[in-house]
Amino acid sequence: MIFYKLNIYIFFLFFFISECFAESLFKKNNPFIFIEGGKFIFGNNNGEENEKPQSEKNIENFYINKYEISNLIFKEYVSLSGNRNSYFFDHFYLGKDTHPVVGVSWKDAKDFCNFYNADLPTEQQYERATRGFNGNLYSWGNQKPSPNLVNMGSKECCNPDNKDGYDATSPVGQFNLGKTQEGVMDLTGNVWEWMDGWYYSYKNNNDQEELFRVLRGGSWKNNAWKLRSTYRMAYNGDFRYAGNGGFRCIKNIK
Ligand SMILES: [Ca+2]
Ligand SMILES: [Ca+2]
Repeated sequence: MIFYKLNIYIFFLFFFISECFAESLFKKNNPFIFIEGGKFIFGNNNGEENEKPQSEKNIENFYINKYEISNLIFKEYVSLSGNRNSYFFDHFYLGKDTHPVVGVSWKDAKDFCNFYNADLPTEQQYERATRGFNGNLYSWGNQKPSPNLVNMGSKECCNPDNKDGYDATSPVGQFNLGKTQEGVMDLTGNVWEWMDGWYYSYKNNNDQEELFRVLRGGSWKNNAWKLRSTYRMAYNGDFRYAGNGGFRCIKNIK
């Protein structure tokens, strides 16, 4: 009987420790930042066809991760959840602990956020967090992208460029001058970020095909045009072999 009880205690002790650990790295290393809701500008009449029409939206308050999800945090999640690792988890460069996780499908990203009672950002949440209320083009404002603001690529699409110090991913949170007004890092550049939901046209929300997911924000391979906060990359949600696509999570306030 004593032995039986001891087993129960050990089980709960382990459960408790692993739960604490589950909270600790994701919570400790990647705080959620409060984003105030309200009316904001969504879409861009001067962009690609799929960014139009520009409109005014009203959004609820929410929280968003300060940083892109790092390899270290994703590896912890894999060990806790038993879900698969990123495609590049053991890559000599892309797999570095402090760098953003890359090589994850849309569902890998969605499952991660759900595991922590969070979710992927909607396109509206991404734009509100990145553009502020007034429709800025980039996370830092409207100033043209430059090497001190963002990890980006060459002027011509789509090659790496190390004028900003990085030929590929940079550790998350390196570009302090490029942060948003609320202090969110790398919402423009470094790695593309998976959005919640399907890729729909803004023009007609009825009867649209559910074929693609959406990536936002541009990456270390992209130029100023694709770094614009309204640029929408329609992408195969199952594809997990890109070295320049990752994600972060949001929490809705109920
Ligand atoms: Ca770069
Ligand atoms: Ca990013």
